[in-house]
Formats: sequence, C-alpha cells, structure tokens
Amino acid sequence: MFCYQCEQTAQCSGCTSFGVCGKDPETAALQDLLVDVCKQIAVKAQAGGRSREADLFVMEGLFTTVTNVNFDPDDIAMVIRRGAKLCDFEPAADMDGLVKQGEAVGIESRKNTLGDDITGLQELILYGLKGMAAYADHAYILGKEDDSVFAFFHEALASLKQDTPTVDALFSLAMKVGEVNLTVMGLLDEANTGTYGHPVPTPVNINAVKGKAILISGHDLKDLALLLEQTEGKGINIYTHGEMLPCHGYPELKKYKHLVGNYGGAWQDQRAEFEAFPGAILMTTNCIQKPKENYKARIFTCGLVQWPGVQHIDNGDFSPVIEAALEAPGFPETEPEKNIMVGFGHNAVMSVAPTVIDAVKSGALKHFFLIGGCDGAKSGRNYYTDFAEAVPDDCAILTLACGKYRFNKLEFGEIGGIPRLLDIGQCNDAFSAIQIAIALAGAFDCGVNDLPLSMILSWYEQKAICILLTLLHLGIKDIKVGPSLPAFITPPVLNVLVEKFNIAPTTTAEADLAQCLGN
Ligand code: SF4
Ligand code: SF3
Repeated sequence: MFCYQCEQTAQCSGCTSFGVCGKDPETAALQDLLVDVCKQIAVKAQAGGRSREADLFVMEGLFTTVTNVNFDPDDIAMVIRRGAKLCDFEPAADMDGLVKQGEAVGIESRKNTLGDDITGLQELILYGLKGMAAYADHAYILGKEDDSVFAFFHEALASLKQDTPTVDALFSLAMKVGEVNLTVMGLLDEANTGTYGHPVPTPVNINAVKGKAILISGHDLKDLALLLEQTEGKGINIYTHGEMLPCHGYPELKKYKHLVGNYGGAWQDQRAEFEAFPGAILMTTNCIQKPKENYKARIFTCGLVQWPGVQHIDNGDFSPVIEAALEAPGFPETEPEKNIMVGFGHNAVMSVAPTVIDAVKSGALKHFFLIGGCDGAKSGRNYYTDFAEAVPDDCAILTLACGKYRFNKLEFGEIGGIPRLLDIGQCNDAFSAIQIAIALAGAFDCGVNDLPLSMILSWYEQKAICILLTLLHLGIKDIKVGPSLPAFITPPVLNVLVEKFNIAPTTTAEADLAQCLGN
C-alpha cells in the first residue's frame, strides 16, 4: 500500500505497510480502486454520460475514502461494484482480484510514470475534492445542492485521468477546487442555518449530568436532530463530542433540554474517552478510530462511516443506540457545572460588528488570530495551545474545527464585553470566518490581507486541504500551516506556494507570534 493523504502518515512520507490510522493494505487498495472508479465515471460523464446516480456516487465515493471514515473492506467492495455499473469498469470477481486492481491504480504506479511533483499536485487536487465531497454530502443531506458543483467533480476527476498533465494546468485546477469549495461551504452554511437557525452565543456544560447518556460525534447536524427527537422524554441525556460541539449554538437543536453538554476532546482521544463514557456512542462522520473491545458493543456508526463489526445504522432509526444507552449505567452523579461558549458564527459576530470595529479603532483590540483546523495525535500540536496562551490580552482569537480543543477550555476573558475567544464552529464554518474577514475588510476599507489578522492553521485530513485551497483561491497570504507540511507537497510545489502566497510552516509559537505582530 501507499497512502500519504493525511498528516499522520508514517515518517511524514507515506504509510506503506499499514496505515497509522488503522487502515489495512486491503482497504487501502480498495479505496484507491474506488477513487479510480469515480474517475472513470467522471470521464464517462464528461463524454455525455452524466446522470443523477453518477453525481451522487462520485460525491459519496470520494467522501468514503476520506481519512478515518470507512475501514470496512467488504462495504467498500460493494460500493465499487455499484460504481462499476455506472462506467465501463469490469470489477474482479473476488476480493483478491479487486485488491490487485486497486494496487494497479495506486499512487505508486503514477509516481513512477509521472514523477513526484505531478503526482503530488494530482493528489492535492484529489484530496481537496474529497474534503469538498464531505461538505457537499452534508449539504445534500439537508436538501441543498448545486448542479455546477456536481459538474465540477466530474470535470476535475476526469482531468486527473489525463496521461500528460502539466504543472500549470494542475495548479489552476487546484485553485478552482478552492473556488468551488467556497460555494460548497456556502451551501452547507445555508443548509445548516436554514434548517436549524443561525447559531447564537451559548454556554455549554463540559461536566457530567446524572443519568443515562448518549455521546454523538462527527459533523452531521441532521443525525443529531434525529437523535434528539427520538430520545426526547426517554430519560437519556445527549452529549456532543468533537466536531458536534458547535451544535449547541443552533436554536433548533439547543431547544432540546436533554442536549446537556459536551464530553471529551478531539477525535484522537476517543479510545480513552469512549471507554470511560458510561453510555452509547454514535459516530456520524469522520473521525472513527479502531474501537476497543470494551465499548465495541455500544458504539454505532451511521452515514458513510463504517468499521468492521460495528453496528451500522443506515435508516435514521436510532433505536439500537437508545437501547444500548438504557442498558449502560449512565453517569452516577451530577458534577458542578463548568461552561465554555460556542455560537459565534458569522451572523452572531456581524451583530456585534460595530463594537468590534470601535474596539479596533480605539486600539483596545489590536489583532485577530484565526487559530484552528483539524487536530491530530502527533506530538508538536501543543504549538497551538502555546500559541493561544501567548496571544496578548489586547488580541482576539477566532477558532474553528476540532483543533480548538487544544485551548477552548482555557480562560481568555473579554475585550469591551466581547469574549477574546470566539468559537466560530466546525471546520466547514471556515465559510463563516471568511465572511467575517470580508466584512471586517469592508468596514476598514482594505483587503483581507491588510487586516490585523493572522491565520494559524492545523491540518490533519482532506477537509483541511479543501479549506486551504479556498483560502489560497481568495488570495489570502501569510498563512501558517502545521504541525508538518503535507507529504504530497514536494519542494518545487512548496516553492510555488511560498512565492505566490507566502505560506509558511509553523516554527515555534513564540517566533511565529512575534512575526504576526510585526515584533
Ligand atoms: Fe496513513 Fe493517513 Fe493514509 Fe491512514 S489516511 S493510511 S494514516 S496517510
Ligand atoms: Fe477534526 Fe476529523 Fe478534521 Fe472537521 S473531526 S476537523 S480532523
């Protein structure tokens, strides 16, 4: 196998014998094959064979191969066979044959023929498309879609099948992924806020409440809404985990009294946290890790997430989760309440814009830092905690995605009544951050790059890639990315990114902070 699509890839170069994430070589080959089938469907679509089924297949197929989503080879094989019917691909009759077909279209074969730079750029585009597919799927589930987005998936995937790609063409395509992803994040924003209302600043209890419990993780708001409806009046408390935390700010979700709080931290701590959680657990999207035996019977997956041997719910009926929660002991005691704040989406921040602008003009608020992105397990990520802690008191921190857990339980205080730490939401709420930055630039009559704003991003999986491409498409410069740079970005490609966007790897919190503040 060869996979280098995420930040924790082995030796910062590629997983070759087994995925650090837990992906085995068989699943890796099948994921490569599934991606290739998506490309073949796209080629056919470009030749006039586009269909609704092809649109949806490509979106879900790509999302299936995002890091930490689907680890079940049997399920992926089934998806490949379904996809083969939408193009001219002949799938092998058995699993061994499918794995061989996957190995033949893997990254290594292309690295040999096209070289590392071209292959790396192709993968940059592919990973951006994978992240975008995840967001498009969330929006689609809530009834929002855009034909031009589906058309672009085909256009981009079909170009990745070309035999003689050029660096320039691939680079423009990568920027186009960023552009289309902005549309997709906008669609998802409309879907989430249109269905559940605009998030409002809301305190969230991070301590336990006595009673039976279900923990829900991932990004899919509809799954949470369904779970809340189905558990109402059943004496079960619902806790959010990981990227579900921002859901507490949505009026149509926070109205449920049994949505009692947030439990645990980011995805990479789940094995210890889920073991200790005295109830049932529902994984709605990435990031699942290999479940421990002692909670395997009380963890469930839904949507595109799957783990072999873990019960999957695909009809929106969460009765098995509810039964498992009722069988589990629940929390024996209520702990003293401890709150953190969420709900600072673009609507909430815009509503206090005059106060923010006055604070900047008076010099009370000197600089904004956007510190966020995907969290991960590798050492070096305490950089983000150190950075947030070192931000001077006259500066505000905007945060989003699961990287916030590095510092969101620390005390940051306020500036003129505005909290210094503003939790904008999930990773896809980068859309909100962009709207806020554009509005601020408008208010100060300058460009986003001229604002007293620095972006310090952490990356882990492919959704961070599509967001990064969106920021680059918008021409945003001086972004700092860490804790390490993607293995698929080769030195010549990095040089181009540095030249055009002054993108820089994170160094030390102290040095980077000083540089951002011009000290
Ligand atoms: Fe390795 Fe990441 Fe690929 Fe998993 S997804 S196999 S950890 S590079
Ligand atoms: Fe985190 Fe997976 Fe990406 Fe949505 S939950 S940000 S890593």
